[in-house]
Amino acid sequence: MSYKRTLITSALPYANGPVHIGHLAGVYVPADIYARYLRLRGQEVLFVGGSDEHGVPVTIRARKEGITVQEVVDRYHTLIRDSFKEFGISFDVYSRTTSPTHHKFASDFFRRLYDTGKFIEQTTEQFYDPETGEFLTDRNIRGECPRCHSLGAYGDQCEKCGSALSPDELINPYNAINGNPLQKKATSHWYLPLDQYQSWLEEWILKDHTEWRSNVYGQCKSWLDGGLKPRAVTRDLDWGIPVPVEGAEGKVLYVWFDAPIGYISNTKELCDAHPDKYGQWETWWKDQDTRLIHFIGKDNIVFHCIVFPTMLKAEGSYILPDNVPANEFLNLEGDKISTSRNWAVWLHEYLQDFPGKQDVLRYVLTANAPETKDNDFTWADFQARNNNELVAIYGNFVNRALVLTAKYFANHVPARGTLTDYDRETIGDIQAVRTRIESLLDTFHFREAQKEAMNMARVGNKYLADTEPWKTAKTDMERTGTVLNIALQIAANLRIVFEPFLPFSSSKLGEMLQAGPTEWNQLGSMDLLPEGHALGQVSLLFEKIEDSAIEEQKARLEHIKAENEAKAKEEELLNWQPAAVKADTTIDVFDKVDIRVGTVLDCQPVKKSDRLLCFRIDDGKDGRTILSGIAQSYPDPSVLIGKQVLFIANFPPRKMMGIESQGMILSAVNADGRLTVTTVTAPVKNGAQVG
Ligand code: B3M
Ligand code: ZN
Repeated sequence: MSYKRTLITSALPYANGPVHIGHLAGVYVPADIYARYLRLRGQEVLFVGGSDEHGVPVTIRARKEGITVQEVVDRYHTLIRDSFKEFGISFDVYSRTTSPTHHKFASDFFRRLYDTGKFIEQTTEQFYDPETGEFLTDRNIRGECPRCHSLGAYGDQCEKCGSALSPDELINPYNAINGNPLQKKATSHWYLPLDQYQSWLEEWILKDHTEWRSNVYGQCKSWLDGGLKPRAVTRDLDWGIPVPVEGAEGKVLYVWFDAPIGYISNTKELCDAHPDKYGQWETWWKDQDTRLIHFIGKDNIVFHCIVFPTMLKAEGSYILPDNVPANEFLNLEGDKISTSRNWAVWLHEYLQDFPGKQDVLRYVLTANAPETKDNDFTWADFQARNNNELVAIYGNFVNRALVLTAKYFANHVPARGTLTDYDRETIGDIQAVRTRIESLLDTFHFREAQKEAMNMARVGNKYLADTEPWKTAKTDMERTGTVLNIALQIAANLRIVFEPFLPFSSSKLGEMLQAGPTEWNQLGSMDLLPEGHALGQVSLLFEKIEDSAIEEQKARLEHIKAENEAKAKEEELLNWQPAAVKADTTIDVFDKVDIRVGTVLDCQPVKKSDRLLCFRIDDGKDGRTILSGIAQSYPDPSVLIGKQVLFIANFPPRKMMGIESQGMILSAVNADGRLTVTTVTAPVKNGAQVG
């Protein structure tokens, strides 16, 4: 061991929504297992976390929820921080990138690189909304997909065909928020010239870090093989850390520039507040004897293995990550987890449905950890692992050892007499676990490591089944005592070996055993509980999960799936309508559109849709039904009844939510995104043509 201390970071989640099982499985549980393991070994460890509160995702959420960005980050930072706490993620510090310490630290960091000429400045043409005076980020630009020609593709991706796009490729790009057409305008930004660090990175990663996980190493190699280009580290945005350069008003640090610096500023915040306990922040970040490990998901690899190390290298005084054990993704019941589609198991909701069962989820997520490939979480597997492993093996073994001791030895640890060969073999099996599990944990193989821990419980379970102390109790109390002594020592070992994985259960077991503090070094010892030691009250370590609880979860997901399908259909129509008109407003197209006047006879919200209103229109003929996605702009749709409105009469009919829509109501978009239905200034005969 050539290092003195370990600094563990885990990705800072965007404070734009609650955290779900994918976050926990991919990043926070493995990071926590590692931190707990090293602490238990008596090593010096600092485990840093925090919320990422800048960037476009939080601003999009604010717009969606109709609240300020500050309110969004306050709400989710608190929710996320509390969820982590409840799941026992043992951060030494959990702060946020909107903290004054971070703002100053990141700003100074930028300035240092700026002052020492580490950036290049470049002017490029970017999409600009002349009406709002804003440059648009890729995600806020929409238009027609150049590949599949679906309407409403985003500037970075078409969600229909999955193509990665750049805004320049979109046909007829428009501002996603207000529908305005966009112009190109010159803007200048600072870039980190990654290309200048290419050969250094090749040496540092490809030669010196061949031990990195193959998924991480492979991604780095493909980035490097593709040739690195300068990357902009500033953005035209009004949410973030202002660029500390004169004349850079209206520009902020790119979120991926400031967020990883959050690891450092959060360390500083903690160390400055408790120097006696944690020392100086510089020791954690600048001393060559510190080992830095980043826990992240696979989508963050390039930033942690290439961009952030380059920033640290450019600054010059920092250590570099020693390892970046990135995980692949966890799916849910076969589908990609998605915050926007609500396809997730949210941690705060899980705890409402399964109170006190944090360790069950931790166990299942580690047993299924997406360490080498994407993996799937299913409720059936969750139940099976709980019932067949936690309850039937670990819990059952501990319970039998304790109940039998209570019954035959008045709840005191019996003496250990002469050992049989089988006893010695069993003890040898228990002792062998330690080196295996250590080599697995030291190389970030958490899934296999947890399997080894469960195997220890299997050994214990088999030992009791084979020795049958309830039978020997009738004839040979000394033998019974020996067996139960060994079983109790195994239980005390299980408490240690599971502590990094299942901390809540270990502390519960510690109480049942009335055992003092543990150290990893005691693992394998058969003298953890002295003869005559009084044990505590027995209770169940784990409980069976019934089918009904699982059925409920499955039903919830079915419901979400149905909702999503309905929404997707709705989306399709909503994107199709305005864009179809917007697509090409030459006179030719205009002539083809048949716009008419009609009176609203009735207007009702559509069941199960939060966007659609159903209009019944007097069109001067037989009347028609038209669906329109403006419900959010009209909380009380009855105000529209009796109004004369303009509608497109010759759109092909479309069925949505079981209702056929026979046209399209024309609405105008306000700057804030609210829609208002268009009308005529004096009464007109229904069915009159507009043109
Ligand atoms: N917030 C992206 C994410 O949540 C980003 C990670 C920052 S780590 C410095 O996936
Ligand atoms: Zn497409």
